[in-house]
Amino acid sequence: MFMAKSCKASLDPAVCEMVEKAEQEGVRTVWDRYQAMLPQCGFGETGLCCRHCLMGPCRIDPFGEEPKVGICGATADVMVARGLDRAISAGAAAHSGHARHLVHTLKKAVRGEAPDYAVKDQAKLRSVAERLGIPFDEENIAEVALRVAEAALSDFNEKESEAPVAWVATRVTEKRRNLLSERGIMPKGIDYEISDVMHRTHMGCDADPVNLLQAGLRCGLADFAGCSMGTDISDILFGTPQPVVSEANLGVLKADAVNVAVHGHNPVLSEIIVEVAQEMKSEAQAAGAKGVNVVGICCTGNEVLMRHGIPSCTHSLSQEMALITGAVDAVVMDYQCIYPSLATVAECMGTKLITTMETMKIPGAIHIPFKEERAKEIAREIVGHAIEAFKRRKGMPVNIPQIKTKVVAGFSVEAIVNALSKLNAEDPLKPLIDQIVAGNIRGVALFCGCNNVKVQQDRNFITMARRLLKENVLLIASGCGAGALMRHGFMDPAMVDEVCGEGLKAVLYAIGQANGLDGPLPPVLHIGSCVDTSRAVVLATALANRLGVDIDQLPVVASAPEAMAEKAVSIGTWAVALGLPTHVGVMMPVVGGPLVTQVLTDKVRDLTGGYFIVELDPELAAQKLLKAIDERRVGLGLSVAGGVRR
Ligand code: NFS
Ligand code: SF4
Repeated sequence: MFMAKSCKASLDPAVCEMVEKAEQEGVRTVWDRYQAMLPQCGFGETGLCCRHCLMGPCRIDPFGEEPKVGICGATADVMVARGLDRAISAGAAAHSGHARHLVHTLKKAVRGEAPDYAVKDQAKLRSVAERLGIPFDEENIAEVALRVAEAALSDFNEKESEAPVAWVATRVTEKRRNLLSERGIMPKGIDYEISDVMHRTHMGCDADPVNLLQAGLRCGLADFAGCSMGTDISDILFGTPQPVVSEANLGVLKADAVNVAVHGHNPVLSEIIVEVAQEMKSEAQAAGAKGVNVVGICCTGNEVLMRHGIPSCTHSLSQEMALITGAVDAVVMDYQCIYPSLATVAECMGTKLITTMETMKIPGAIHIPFKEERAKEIAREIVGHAIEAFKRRKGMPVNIPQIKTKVVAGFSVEAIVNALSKLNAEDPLKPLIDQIVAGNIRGVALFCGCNNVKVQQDRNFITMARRLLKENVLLIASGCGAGALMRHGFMDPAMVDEVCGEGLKAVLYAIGQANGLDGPLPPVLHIGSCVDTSRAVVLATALANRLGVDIDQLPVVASAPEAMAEKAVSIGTWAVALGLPTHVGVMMPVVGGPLVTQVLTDKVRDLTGGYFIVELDPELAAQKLLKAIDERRVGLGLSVAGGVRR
């Protein structure tokens, strides 16, 4: 074992090494900027400020004098509900923008306008088409793909109430579909709901906090449509993930190779970079490198890890640390969750920063506009820049922490069902259900979301995962949550004996054995990027359908223990709308509104069966999730082994 460094910033020793180096070299990082920001504004933190009109800004002091309203008379609850709705709509815009980008790429591919793309997974195309009621014709794949793309694009517009957003309506149980319609939270269209939120949160519109929250739930479900569409179209274009072995953490960088980090979210770009990097090996060698080493940061890293086993370098909060190693020759970015501060760090470290999308430019970065029509040609230009940067770096000392973990990833629902089918070919979900009934699997918890500078990086993830695994909860993870867990070894099958309870351990070994592996599945199953959080719903829906119940009856819970992005807020919202007890481990800017807080953590349960659990202490959070799981077990008439053990 290495001598692990520890620090206040992160639980990850590799990150701690780089934090120390940044301090020595005087490079300012996210943690320095956070310190400089303290104390943060209490009004903002509790959601009690409004800038929605030019009479403002208004703020409400919950402990101050009457009247506790803004200049227009908006109450605290109105302010926080409006703020929350706008965060949800921003998240939905980001996820659905990502999905739409993929849909356009699919269209261009099958029309022959983007020759570097194709339908890679016909089986997935078939299943998506059939779900949408589009007849599948093997002889005419392009036509089927075009019809799927048209159906996807039409989901963005306002639709008839009889045929609402397909990527919600066809993705959930029939009971849930009816419930969403009856409760007025079935989205009419993705863009429609985003725009509706912007309308109703304008000055002098919706001043009913409950009505505002209902619109927020609807917009959250529009976000779900964006996520599930993103997953489907990515699988069609690039293949549905299957189990794959790789590595994670800063130790995946190689001093003697051209290191290209792909950062952002959309596989439209990173897929091509991965392909071109292999083809350009000889160019890299001519420059004196061993080859081109593509590594991932954040969710586009998850996309190429899931499909190609590309190693994951680091995630979210520690993105700057990848550059601090001095070994990254180029960071190739698409969009979302990319700190503009990278420009400053890159300048210090000699890294080439390359933005590629019209939606995201950073002063100080090179901008190479990416066009699907000329994808490989542009990707070659980009990798060429990285090779140039390597030439300048060659021979100079770098500081790559020698820390990395083994990762087994690639657990799409298709892959999970396939693994289970080795236990029961006719009824693959039965073994899983049997184990849940028997209590060997107490429940299922989904870990998702980001890192947040307000929490020691990865601490909440790791504390909660350890507790839940010991309690035999099956864990699945997406996004930077998956990143956190993988960097601490939770996706290495060798960790099973140490971290899993006896029941879960036996199940993971049994599935491994049935699949001809020489060991168990890993303790945590990686289901993909943040948009792939939708895969959890596909799994839950399949389980619910198999049992003849709805999603809100299953012993399934969700958690974003270190949430940061507005996208995480919208994912949390749809998790609640779909019936899941959903934990958030950081303060949400709604606590200034007592009614809103009460609705989100309690009353919404009557509407959807789901609810938010806001708990900053990871130990207590794990206990609350176990309690929620046990409640649902009781509801299904299943045994509860000794309640919540301590
Ligand atoms: Ni999700 Fe993935 Fe990461 Fe958070 Fe950002 S990269 S899309 S939003 S920070 S998990
Ligand atoms: Fe103030 Fe009302 Fe304007 Fe908001 S909308 S800034 S609360 S006056």
